[in-house]
Amino acid sequence: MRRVVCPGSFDPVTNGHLDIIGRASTLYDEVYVAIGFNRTKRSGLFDVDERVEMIEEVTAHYGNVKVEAFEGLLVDFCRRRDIPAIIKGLRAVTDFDYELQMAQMNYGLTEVETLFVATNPLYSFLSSSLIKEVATYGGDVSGLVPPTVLRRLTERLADK
Ligand code: COD
Repeated sequence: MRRVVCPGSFDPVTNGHLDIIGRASTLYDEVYVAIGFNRTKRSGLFDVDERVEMIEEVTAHYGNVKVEAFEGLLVDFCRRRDIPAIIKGLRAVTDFDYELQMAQMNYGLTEVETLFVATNPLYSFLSSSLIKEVATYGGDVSGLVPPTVLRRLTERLADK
């Protein structure tokens, strides 16, 4: 069984994340979407259970994607699940410096490999933080996040 993990904060999941998850699901038998969180630092627009729910809803059709939250090091999550590789999307050279550092650190820790997938140019400008900022000020982000995420985002921002 070939397994890979697609890690992130996913606050919230965007069409850019989904593009990488979908492509990973065609390359691997099992894809774990791992949501990193820290219970002592309550940060983010959505709590971790909401993020799990949203990603489960929008990846259910793949059939080989599992969604889990994790605390601590990603390499420990990989070890517990016997996952030998991490898959990441690269949007631009600006992503590369930090992603390279993480890939080298993770390999140094446990020899877990990191694979980089070039982002679909349709989504290369997309990040969760930009989505939240634009939506906060009433900008149209439909087409950049799945409809269920758009609905929750609109509701959450209306509550604030
Ligand atoms: N197109 C394609 N891919 C995208 C896009 C897009 N528009 N946006 C994001 N992505 C991909 C990138 O590969 C990105 O790495 C990933 O999705 C997740 O993105 P975010 O923004 O949701 O998540 P990050 O970058 O905040 O996640 C950071 C991690 C949680 C992966 C990282 O902090 C981590 O591994 N934490 C665990 C603690 C740990 O092990 N630390 C040591 C690291 S060496």
